[in-house]
Amino acid sequence: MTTSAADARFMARALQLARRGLYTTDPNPRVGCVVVKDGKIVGEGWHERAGEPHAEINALNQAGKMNTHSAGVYLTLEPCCHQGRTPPCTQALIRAGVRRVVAAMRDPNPLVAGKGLKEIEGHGIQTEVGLMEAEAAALNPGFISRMKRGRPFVRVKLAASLDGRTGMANGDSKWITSEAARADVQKWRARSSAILTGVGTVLADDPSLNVRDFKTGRQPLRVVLDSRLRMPPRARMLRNEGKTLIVTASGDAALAEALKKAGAEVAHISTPERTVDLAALLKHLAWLEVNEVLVEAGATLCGALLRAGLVDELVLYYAPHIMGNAERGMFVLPPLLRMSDRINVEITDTRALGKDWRVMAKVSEK
Ligand code: AOF
Ligand code: ZN
Repeated sequence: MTTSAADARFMARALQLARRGLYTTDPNPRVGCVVVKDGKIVGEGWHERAGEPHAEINALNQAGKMNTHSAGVYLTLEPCCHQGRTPPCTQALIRAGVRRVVAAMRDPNPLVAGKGLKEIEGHGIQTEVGLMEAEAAALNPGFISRMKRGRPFVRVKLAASLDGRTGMANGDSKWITSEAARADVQKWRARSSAILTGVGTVLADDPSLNVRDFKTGRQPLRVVLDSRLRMPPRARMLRNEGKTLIVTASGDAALAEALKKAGAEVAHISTPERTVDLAALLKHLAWLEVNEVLVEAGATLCGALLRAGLVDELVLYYAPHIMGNAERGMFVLPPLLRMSDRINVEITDTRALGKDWRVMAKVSEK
């Protein structure tokens, strides 16, 4: 790759622009674009909402026809070459007469996957790919996971005492005193396509699981794991804004009907043992175009997902209390037989949030 310090500066700006779409582009990826002529930025754009123009269209429009001829274009994702909700960006770049396109990464969407860059190369546009790839990929873990693995990116949020106890039948954050930690959870919710919980949490707390302090114009899908359809049709989440999907292993048509009447959708995704099939559930969510899932559930569901190798990231809040060994832990897991059975994580960030601490960790692939 033949990129320069100036290229890095323009790509850093494109990444900054892409971040503006963090809460709005779902189910599309967050993408930013910068158009440069004679060493100066003449157009900037980012993708704001699915169905609306892509980043490069906004940037080319801002630059104007006079400026795009022979311009350099910096993109956090390879330009699309297919007709989706909007026309292919490759055609717009070709029409605009740009000279060079630098993309941070290939589009993992199999409809594009290298074909976008190839197409513009065929029209004499010089291309480079891979500049600041890690930063660009970090913007879209869910989209990339859905396209490459056929499942969403799964992030588990749990709140506990400093000694790792949740103290209740679920990991709800209600008892966390710090306002800062609560506001932080709202952000994770707002960027997620779906929030996953268990019926035990619904029965214990009747949570809303919606986004309250953010104006994003969208609510994540709520997904409730409920193998026996114990979900009350009067649950709070069925009465507020946003959709709820109940995933069950039960064949009880009357219970399902009552929940549908209350506004829920019901999906039957069962193992032969009549529990919800977690891997199949994630596949189903990917099919629904779910990119990032935030799990806000109790130790049983969090443990089951972790054990099944279906968790990608942990967001753990620790409050300044000691609750003692008699209280509930964070993950229900079978006893360790060997030390090598431990689940390895890599801590990626630690910080104080008000009086609490937040630890972020990536779960190592098995
Ligand atoms: C780009 N620039 O800003 C974005 C891209 O239905 P559509 O037309 O919005 O197409 C969505 C697909 O386009 C999406 O799955 C991904 O492959 C690509 N997203 N591409 O050139 C953008 N958001
Ligand atoms: Zn496009």
